Amino acid sequence: MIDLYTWTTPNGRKVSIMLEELGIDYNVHAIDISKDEQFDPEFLKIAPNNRIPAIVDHDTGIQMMETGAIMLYLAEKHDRFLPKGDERWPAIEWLMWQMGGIGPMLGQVHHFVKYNAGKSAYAEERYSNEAKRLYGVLDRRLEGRDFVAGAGRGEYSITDMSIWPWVSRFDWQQIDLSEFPNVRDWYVRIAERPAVQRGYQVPKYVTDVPMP
Ligand SMILES: N[C@@H](CCC(=O)N[C@@H](CS)C(=O)NCC(=O)O)C(=O)O
Repeated sequence: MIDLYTWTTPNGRKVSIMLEELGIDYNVHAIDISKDEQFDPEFLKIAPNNRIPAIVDHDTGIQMMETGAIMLYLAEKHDRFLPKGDERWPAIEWLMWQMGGIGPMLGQVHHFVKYNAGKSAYAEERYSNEAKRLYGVLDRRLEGRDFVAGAGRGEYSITDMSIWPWVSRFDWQQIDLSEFPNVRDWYVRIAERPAVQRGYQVPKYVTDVPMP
């Protein structure tokens, strides 16, 4: 059984979507980051970087922070949602693009554009431009594909599950998805999956899954 420590954020939802896609039982522990619960000493024993999400897998004794590692761990443990052979490394490549680009940059857009508009014109412009650049990169990657990684038109994988929750905040990022039609179609394709609908509501309901 897996214990998932999480909150209603893009990084948290990556892992709850994966667990729902795997269809395995797991316990959810809400770590309310608006109340600084990520600094609780008990949580820090699992996640020393004081960020959600984290997991404890009681089947293997492994505890883990950092969603890139968690998604790879779950994919390998269950032998699902990670393309094989020649397609494996491109899937990891685009997963790392999410970890190093989409996540940190869109996170800054949320800080400066949504929550602190007017405090720094420089930061708003820099991160908004970076967001548009990244959406453009994703749009070009999805040209002729249904999913980000995998052969042919692609196969649904942890790479999609990791990028998708960040794109689900397109509204916060003031991104018009009609400017990125491949991203919009991919976003809707994934949003319609029942496991994604369920995983989005972990650890609690905040809104319906946003639709463009
Ligand atoms: N690189 C980390 C990032 C995790 C992260 O930034 N989590 C945010 C929520 S999306 C958080 O816990 N923020 C709490 C804080 O800033 O103190 C991962 O992918 O797991």
